[in-house]
Amino acid sequence: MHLDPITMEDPQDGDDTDLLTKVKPKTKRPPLYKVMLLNDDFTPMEFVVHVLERFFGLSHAQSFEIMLTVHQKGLAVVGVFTHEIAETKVAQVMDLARREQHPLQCTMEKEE
Ligand code: TYC
Repeated sequence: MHLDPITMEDPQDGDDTDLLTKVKPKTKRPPLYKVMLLNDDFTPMEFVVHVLERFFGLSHAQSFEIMLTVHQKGLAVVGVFTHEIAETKVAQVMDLARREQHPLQCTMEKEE
């Protein structure tokens, strides 16, 4: 048997005296939300590209590519954010679309 020179305990004795030092650091990551754009037949392609550049910090080329994916597949995830940021992005897109009278839809969904 070997005794720790400081505590004079057997490090292998299996008692619970060191439990408090083993509690997991509580740094849980926040849940993330996918922000999605939905296709429609009326919103101009250029408007969707503009929205992606303006609110999602994407390059023109990336924005055009995602717009085309939505156009062809019906929807696409345009980014993943914490709840508050995702909500803000959705509100920004929906607000500009409404002001410009386009039926563009933007939604968010929890990432599992
Ligand atoms: N389908 C639209 C058109 O042909 C373009 C479009 C793309 C609309 C993506 C919405 O989320 C969208 N003008």
